[in-house]
Amino acid sequence: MTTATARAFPNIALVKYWGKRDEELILPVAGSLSLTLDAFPTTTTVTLTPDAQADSFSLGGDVATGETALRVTRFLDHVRALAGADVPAQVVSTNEAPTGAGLASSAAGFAALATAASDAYGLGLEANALSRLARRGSGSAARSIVPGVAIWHAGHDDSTSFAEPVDAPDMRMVIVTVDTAQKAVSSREAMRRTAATSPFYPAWITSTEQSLADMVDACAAGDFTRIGEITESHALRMHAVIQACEPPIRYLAPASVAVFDAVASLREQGIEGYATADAGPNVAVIVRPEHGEALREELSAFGSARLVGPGPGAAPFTAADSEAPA
Ligand code: 2P0
Repeated sequence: MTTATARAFPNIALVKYWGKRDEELILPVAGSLSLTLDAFPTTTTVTLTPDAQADSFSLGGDVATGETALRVTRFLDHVRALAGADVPAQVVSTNEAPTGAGLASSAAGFAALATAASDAYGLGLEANALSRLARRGSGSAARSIVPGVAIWHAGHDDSTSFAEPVDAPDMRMVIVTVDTAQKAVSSREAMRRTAATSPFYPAWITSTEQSLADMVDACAAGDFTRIGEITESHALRMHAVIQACEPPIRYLAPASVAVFDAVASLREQGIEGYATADAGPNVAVIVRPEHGEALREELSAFGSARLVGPGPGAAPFTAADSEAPA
């Protein structure tokens, strides 16, 4: 096949990935665990272009250049090395995440690109190999290959660092967008600064391993409360290790902290949610399915609040899929 289309969704980590032990292979310092969402997909078509001189990449109708285009070409170089091919490709990608929602993540982007490119170049990868491939584009993309709750094993080399599904109780998530501004420091750069300067970094690594082990136990036990408690304390630990950088980086805004406080007080009123936040000010709150809509309504006082659920993993996508009823 010389053209292939795939679709993938963003994921939000409940146990976070923050820091690499190998920048080239994108091996993380610790494992992580996430929920792949059923909203904000990225759809990507890869077409082999034997007559072209170089790869081309467009995102949302705009031709990409500079570092963005280079990152796609470096990824395709890796795919070509695996396929024993040297043909350039045209990559056309669209992203349904609202601009600045903090969800236009590279996770859905590289999961869709890995799936479409591996089809177009005829790699025929099974799920774990596809997750390993997506990881080479962006670490968190390894998890967006997987539907629902995914664990990304840190591993010790390329072949052992991949994500796979984990059984977990059904849950929903409310995404609260408090600020749509572009983040000041990219995750990739902030991870480097954390590793180089944060005095808490060694404790972050060891405590994340413990949080992940506890989270796996809580998922296996179907214990939503424990899953939530680990999620919230782990998120605050990530922000603590980042804030301890030199010079400091602070992703949480006063409005983010207000959402964490509101979630804690709603818990006391019987709406059981637990907050987390990534490398930006927006907050994601996991919640029991039966409390999802009530929580969404309460949190809409702080910004746009959207209720989402567990979504499918990355998959090939055809025109017929887009015509199917929603
Ligand atoms: C996560 N984040 O686990 C964490 C929490 C952001 C905060 O994974 O350098 O874009 O491409 O491997 O995957 C964002 O990091 O970084 C991220 P690279 P990526 O979701």
